[in-house]
Amino acid sequence: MSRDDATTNERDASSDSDESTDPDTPTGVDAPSADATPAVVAARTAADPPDTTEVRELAAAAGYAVVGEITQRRREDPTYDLGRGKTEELMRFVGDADAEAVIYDGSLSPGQTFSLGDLLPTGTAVIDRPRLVLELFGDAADSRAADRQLELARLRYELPRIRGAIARDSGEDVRLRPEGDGRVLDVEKRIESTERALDEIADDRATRRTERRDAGFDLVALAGYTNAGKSTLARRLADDVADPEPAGEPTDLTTTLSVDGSPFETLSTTTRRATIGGRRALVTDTVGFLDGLPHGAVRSFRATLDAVRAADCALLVVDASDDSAALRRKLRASLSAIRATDGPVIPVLSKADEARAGGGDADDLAPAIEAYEAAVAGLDSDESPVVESLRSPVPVSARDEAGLSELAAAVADALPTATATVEASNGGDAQAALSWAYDRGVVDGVDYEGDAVTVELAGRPAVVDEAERRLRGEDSGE
Ligand SMILES: Nc1nc2c(ncn2[C@@H]2O[C@H](COP(=O)(O)OP(=O)(O)OP(=O)(O)O)[C@@H](O)[C@H]2O)c(=O)[nH]1
Ligand SMILES: [Mg+2]
Repeated sequence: MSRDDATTNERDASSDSDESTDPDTPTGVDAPSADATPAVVAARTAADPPDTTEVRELAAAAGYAVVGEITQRRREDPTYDLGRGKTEELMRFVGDADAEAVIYDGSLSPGQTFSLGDLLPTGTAVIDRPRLVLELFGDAADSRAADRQLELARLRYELPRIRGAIARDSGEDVRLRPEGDGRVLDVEKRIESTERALDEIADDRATRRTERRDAGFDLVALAGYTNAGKSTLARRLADDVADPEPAGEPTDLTTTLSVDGSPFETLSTTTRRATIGGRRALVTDTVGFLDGLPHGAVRSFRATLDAVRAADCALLVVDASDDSAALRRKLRASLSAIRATDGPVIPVLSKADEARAGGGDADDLAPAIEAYEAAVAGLDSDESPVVESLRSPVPVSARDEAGLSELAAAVADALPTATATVEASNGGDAQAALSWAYDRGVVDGVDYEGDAVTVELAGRPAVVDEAERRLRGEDSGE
């Protein structure tokens, strides 16, 4: 390539009109509400042609009306991220369109944000992707943990920007000042105390996981990119009964959420009781992943990461209606957040009904599976040990319920299982032990003969062991 700018590709609102007669309505997003803030999307992207669908959807969901976009394919410019010429074009475009914000599809350094702000018409907000996501979450946190997680993500985002603002105003790096700076120290203190609070919540949750396992539940977690179909699938898998939490527990067990396809529909982990392949499970729905976020922001969503890592089986939900490139990008983002898991991972190709509808043959899922396999083939197991588990996805449709029994069978197969046959003399003690085992869902069969009872046990290894000890009348060790 002779020149960085040679492949510059841009599109403005007026060239967006192929799907709409209204030049102010960008393609791919719903018509903005009247009080939406007019914004221009700017992106430096390697993709050719550039794809701004996702950032436009995020912007629309956060209350912006995208009036156009400026994109460029080149290496990062240290001052503006985009090149100088392109940034001046952006400046003119924002002025002409009367836009109030620039939505930057990437992470800007504090310095780049300031430089861009200086060049743009006075008062134009510069919103990079991490800030857009924080805005999108807004104040909607629906649990104590989600609230703290959001606060932590916000503080981690703000800290380098506060340092940058001080350095800009005073011309010195506050990190070199021995006494520090009050504003920085304050944010650092709040980060520490929020981290401590989240550590405590994480400890509580770990204890609760242990208690739930001791009570005979298998812990299954759904993970995946935002909008992949996790919550819809979680509701399909769930038993139609109230959650098993005692009253007064932290409220991470919100019930049904609205489903309208906007990103970050789920803001907290949510756990429901389910019976999967005859096993008593607790299915945890989690917050979706998104690419282009700094690690600090991703790490803030600890409840999601912990639930997925510590699950007895994690379902990685991927949207079968995506093409191979989108699938790979979303898989990468998901894997880089999850990294490794303690238990097995089952890839689930969701929205199979849509993938089917897209093909010629109504029942043919082969193109969707091929696209998925091509996406996985492009991943390296160095990226995450989980890559190895991603072959052979289970296609499901939560909408028409296709594939749900195959998924249940795959989960039941993947769960840690022990079996035992115990013969005990029938009596009060054996009946008490049997009732204990029934409560924990590990009784596979019971046979009475004379004054003996033979019990077939199958289920979580620790629970089967304990049931065996109790049936034999041995000390339970509890
Ligand atoms: N056609 C079809 N659409 C589905 C299916 N499952 C989910 N969807 C749609 O996909 C969109 C996202 O579904 P959710 O279940 O909210 O996705 P999610 O992964 O929980 O999303 P976040 O919570 O935002 O991360 C919604 O518009 C659903 O109606 C399915 O099996 N078939
Ligand atoms: Mg969800």
